[in-house]
Amino acid sequence: MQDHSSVASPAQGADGHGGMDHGGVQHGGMDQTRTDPVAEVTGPQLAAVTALTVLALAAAIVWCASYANLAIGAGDVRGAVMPPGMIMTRDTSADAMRDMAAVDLDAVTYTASAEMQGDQPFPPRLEDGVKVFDLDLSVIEWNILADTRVGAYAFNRQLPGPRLRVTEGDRIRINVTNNLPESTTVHWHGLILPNAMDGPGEITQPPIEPGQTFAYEFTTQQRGTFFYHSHHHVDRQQALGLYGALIIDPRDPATEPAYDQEVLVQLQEWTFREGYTFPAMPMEGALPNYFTINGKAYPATETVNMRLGERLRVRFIGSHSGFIHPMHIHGGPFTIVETDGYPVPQGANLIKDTVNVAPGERYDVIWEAREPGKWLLHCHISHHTTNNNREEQGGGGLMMIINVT
Ligand SMILES: [Cu+2]
Repeated sequence: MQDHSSVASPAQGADGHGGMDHGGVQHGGMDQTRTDPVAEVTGPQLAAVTALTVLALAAAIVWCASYANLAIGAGDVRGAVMPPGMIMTRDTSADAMRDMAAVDLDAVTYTASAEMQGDQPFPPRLEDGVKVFDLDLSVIEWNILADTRVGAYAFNRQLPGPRLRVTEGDRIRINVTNNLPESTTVHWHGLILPNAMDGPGEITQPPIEPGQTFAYEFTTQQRGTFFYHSHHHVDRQQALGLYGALIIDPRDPATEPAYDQEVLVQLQEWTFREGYTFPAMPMEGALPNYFTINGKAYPATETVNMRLGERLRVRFIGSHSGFIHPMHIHGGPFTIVETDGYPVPQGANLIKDTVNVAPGERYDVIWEAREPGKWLLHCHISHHTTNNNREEQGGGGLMMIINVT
C-alpha cells in the first residue's frame, strides 16, 4: 500500500480506504479510478423527503384525532382504569372518564375481614342534648362474597354505612370527615330540614374537600325509614358504597304497626370486572354484574330466623342507583304499612307479594310466618339473583332466606 498512499485522493483518505493495511495493489488501483462514492443529496430530493415526512406526520395526527380526543392529557385522568365496553368517543370528556373510572386501589386505607357486616348499630354520644354521630369517609376493600372483594367508598369502613337510629323530635349533629381522594357531601334523604343542611354539593354547600370536616345539624320532624347518601358526584359515589340507613322511631311507639322482629334490606348494584370496581350505571360497560342486600350477595346475605306465627317487618331501602327491583317474598303476601317513611292508613293498607323498589324509595312491609321452612326474599329480575351470571347454592345477588321453625 505504501507505493499508493502518496497518490491517494482526498476522498480516499476521507473514507478511510486509501491507506488501508488490508488493501492490495488491485484494490488501490480501483480506488484511484472510481468516482466520488459519497452520494450528494440534491435540493429537490431533500424537499421531496421533507414534504413526505411532514405529510405522514400530519396524516397520523389527523388519523389519531379522528379516533381520540387529543385535548385530554394523561394528567387529566391520572392513569384511570375505564370499564371494559364503555363507549368512549371524541366527545367523552376527562370529567366523564374520572366519573366512571375504577376505584383506585392505591387509595385503599382499610381492608375489612370477609365476615364483616355493614349497617352496624351506632349509638350517638350526647352533647348538650344533641345526639352526635361522627362519620368518616374512606376507600376500603369489602367482601360482597367470601371470594369476591370489591373496592368501595364507605362510611365508617363498613358497607352499608352504620345505622343511624334516633327518635322523632331529636336534635342531631353528624360530623362528616372526608378521607376520600375526592370531594363529597352527604344528603339526608326525605327529611324536612334547613336547606343549608340538605347536602347537594355546589347547590346548598361547597363540597367537603379531602381532609375537611363538615357538621350537619338539624332537628328531626318526621318518623320512619330514611337513609343518607353522598350527594356530590352522586352517580359515582353512591354507586361505590356511600349510603346508610337512617331510622327515626316515632315519639309514640303505639303508633307503630305490630311486629316481632325487623330486618333492613338495603339494595345495591356493583360492576366488578377483572379485579376492578367501577361505579355501576345503567349505561354501556357500567351495567352491574353483582347485586347486594346490606352489602352482601347471596349466599353471603344474612338469614332471618323466625318462629311460626311471628311477624317480620321488612324495611326495603332503595339505596341503589340503577334499577327498579321487584322485591318478592315467598310463602304468602305481606302488608305494606309504610311508604317513604309515612304510615299507610290502615284502611288503605295494600296486601301484595311483590313490591317495586325504585332508587330512593322505601317500603315497610309486614310478613307473617305462616308455614315452617326456608322462605326466599328476592328480586324478581332473575339476573339480579346471580353473581356475575353464576348461581351458587341456589342463586345469588338479591336473595336472602327467612328460616321459619
Ligand atoms: Cu333487581
